[in-house]
Amino acid sequence: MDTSESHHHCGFVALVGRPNVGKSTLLNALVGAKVAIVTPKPQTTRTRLLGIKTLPQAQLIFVDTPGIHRHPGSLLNQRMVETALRTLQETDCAAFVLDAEQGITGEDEAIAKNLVTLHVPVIGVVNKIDLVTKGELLPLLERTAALLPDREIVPVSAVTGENLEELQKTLIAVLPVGPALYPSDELTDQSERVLAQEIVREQLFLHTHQEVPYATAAVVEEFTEKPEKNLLVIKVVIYVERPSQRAIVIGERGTRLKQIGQAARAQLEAFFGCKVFLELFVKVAKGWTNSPSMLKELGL
Ligand SMILES: Nc1nc2c(ncn2[C@@H]2O[C@H](COP(=O)(O)OP(=O)(O)OP(=O)(O)O)[C@@H](O)[C@H]2O)c(=O)[nH]1
Ligand SMILES: [Mg+2]
Repeated sequence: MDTSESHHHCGFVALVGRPNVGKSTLLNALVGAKVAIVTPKPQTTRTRLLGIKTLPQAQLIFVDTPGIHRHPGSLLNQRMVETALRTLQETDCAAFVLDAEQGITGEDEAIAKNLVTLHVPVIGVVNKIDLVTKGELLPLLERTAALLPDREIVPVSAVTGENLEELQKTLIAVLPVGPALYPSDELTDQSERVLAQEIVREQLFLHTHQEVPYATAAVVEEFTEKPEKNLLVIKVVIYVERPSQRAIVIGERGTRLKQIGQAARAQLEAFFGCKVFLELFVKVAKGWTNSPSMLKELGL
């Protein structure tokens, strides 16, 4: 294998698509580590984040983005859609992720129209093929090809790993020639604090329903390493918009918050490879999802 400078490829691959199509799952599968949180609920990812895959012949820098949709509602949701669209302006390649089970929606058609005007390569990635039959998949691939004329279409399953090798090859081929931009052991651009707050937010999404997960944010207030005890002390403030939501997150006699804390702690311990002392506080920040200053403070 020729891994000399002139044959090494490196670049950014933006993963874009509707909410819930599996962009973050795909990023984790391609990177080979969990760097982005994943839940069955739409609009899980709120910011742009990187997942880096370093190979002898290439470095692929995947950019996870919030789902693109037409009915943003809150200022937070508008910002999320803007973030995803802005990412497309500064990428080397766009991987347009579709959901094989749900099929092509009007929203997908609108995104595709936007993508074909870009001056970077666009690859259609039909994800979740483990959920459909071959007979269902073929017409879907044809329709995707019609949406993205002359672009490559790769059917995959981020969950079973089917065809991810093929997708990786296709992506490397369209990335520019150049040296790696990140050290080979770096998997993400997120700080340990941000990873910790995302792990807490993932559990908030999994343990609450309806509007509540969308009214929550998590912020790490303390992150102290105690190497002598092989211990990490992490304090996280969970923000909600209203007192009623605070009561829901805490649950009857604190049961829900306890479950969220236990699940998050297990994830944090696995991730950081040490014992974790996790403290959670729930505070009301009235209407934060529509407050420019609060969103700024939360880095959103
Ligand atoms: N069966 C199956 N499920 C998948 C696959 N990829 C993702 N999922 C599931 O789809 C749901 C959404 O996955 P995410 O990765 O959070 O989707 P996303 O596109 O990042 O969603 P947002 O961040 O909300 O835009 C989760 O329940 C995943 O487990 C797949 O290939 N097969
Ligand atoms: Mg996501």
